[in-house]
Amino acid sequence: MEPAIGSNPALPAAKRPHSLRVDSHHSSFTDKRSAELEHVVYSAMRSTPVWDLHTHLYPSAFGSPVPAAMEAVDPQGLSLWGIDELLTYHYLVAEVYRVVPATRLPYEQFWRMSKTQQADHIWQHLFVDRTPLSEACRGVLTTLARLGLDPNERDLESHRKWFAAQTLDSHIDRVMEVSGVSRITMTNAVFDDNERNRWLADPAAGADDRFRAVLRFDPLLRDWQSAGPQLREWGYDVSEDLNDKTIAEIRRFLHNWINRINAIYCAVSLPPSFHYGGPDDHSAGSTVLREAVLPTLAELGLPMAMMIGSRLQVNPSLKDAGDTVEKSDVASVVQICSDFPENRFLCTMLARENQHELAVAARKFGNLMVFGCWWFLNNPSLVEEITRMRLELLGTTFVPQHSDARVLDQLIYKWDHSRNIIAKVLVDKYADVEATGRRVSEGDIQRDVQHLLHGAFADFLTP
Ligand code: FIX
Ligand code: ZN
Repeated sequence: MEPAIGSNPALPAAKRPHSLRVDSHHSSFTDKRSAELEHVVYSAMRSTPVWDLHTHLYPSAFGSPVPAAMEAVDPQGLSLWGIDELLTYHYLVAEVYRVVPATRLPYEQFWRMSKTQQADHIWQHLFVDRTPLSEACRGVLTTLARLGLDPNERDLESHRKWFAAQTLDSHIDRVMEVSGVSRITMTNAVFDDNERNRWLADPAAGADDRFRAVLRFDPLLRDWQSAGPQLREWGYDVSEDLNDKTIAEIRRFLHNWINRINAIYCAVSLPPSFHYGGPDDHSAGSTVLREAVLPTLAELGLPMAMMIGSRLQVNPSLKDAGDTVEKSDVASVVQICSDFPENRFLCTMLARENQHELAVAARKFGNLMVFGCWWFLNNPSLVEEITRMRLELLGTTFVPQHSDARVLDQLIYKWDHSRNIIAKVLVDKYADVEATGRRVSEGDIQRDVQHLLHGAFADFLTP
């Protein structure tokens, strides 16, 4: 029998969150009722499919470099899955360099190792020689266990054998079933040569009903100086100065690619220094945003996602693991939502310190949808804090989480862990409502859970 998601309803009262314990002002609340609530909330959370609005996953048509034995097949394949990809996730690369410093294993030596050797190194130092306590380590164990493999197994080869016996397309189905993900939203970075060339070579590459595409174009707003020459190379008649002709060409570029990949929204990741100063802000990034991107998206009825707060490559030797977080400017998000009422904005910010201000901004602008506990915030203690605060400020009018999975199998632990925490917070919030005497029905709970995991995003996509 598959283990139930979340905690056991038979938990003794003392172990339940304080608000469920019978105390003076909640006398009406019985252990029986709180156990019922927990059971209904956790079952609803387990059985409700989620639309994952941001991942770095791809259908099999984008190729994949696993299993280890066939490493040379498509080294640049984008669809990552399997145990070696799970172990060489950049979160774990950062963590292994905490225990085996570069003075003992120079970065260039690590990157010259094969993926199998890198995975062996990380497994040995983080999972064998130490207790895998971190969230990223625990995630690998949750994934193995939910796939029916033994998390106590120390011999990596036995796990490798199991994954080598799987085929990608059936494994995508299995992982989506086990994680309860009904739809996977990609991040399609058009300025990435490997990705762009695959779309140009096979426009149907993304035609997999399990996946949805998103046009991602960070350089267009982060670094027009490098993006402009690239657009010119691709046949767009743009110039450094953002004159009308150039703006029209950028719009043509966006139309072409949005149609080519059938994007459901567009997205950018922006640095902590990102600032939008309003109509008189003539910086290149703000001008491209105001004159080209947002008018195009308003015309096409597509939302814009802003992922703000990653300072890239503070330690380039760690490659994808080399980025960090810094506080960002919520006032710019407020300015954009206010200046562009005809546009809809999905927004997630990386710094813990920005979460309250961002949630309050969403109370001011209906065209702003706050989503996810991104990257360094995707840790149980922070997911709980942020989700609790957002429920208290926004009710269910936000998207509590996205997986940001880079490896297919990660969907399993990212959603297992997040569903657990969201359910825990919801039980507390329902108990608080019932403490007023207002009864919460099973239908209420199922409706709310469906909205948080699927409906809020689906509705926001609809113009
Ligand atoms: O910009 C992004 O989409 C980030 O999520 C990634 O760049 C980041 O490396 C990541 O994997 C976070 O979880
Ligand atoms: Zn991401």
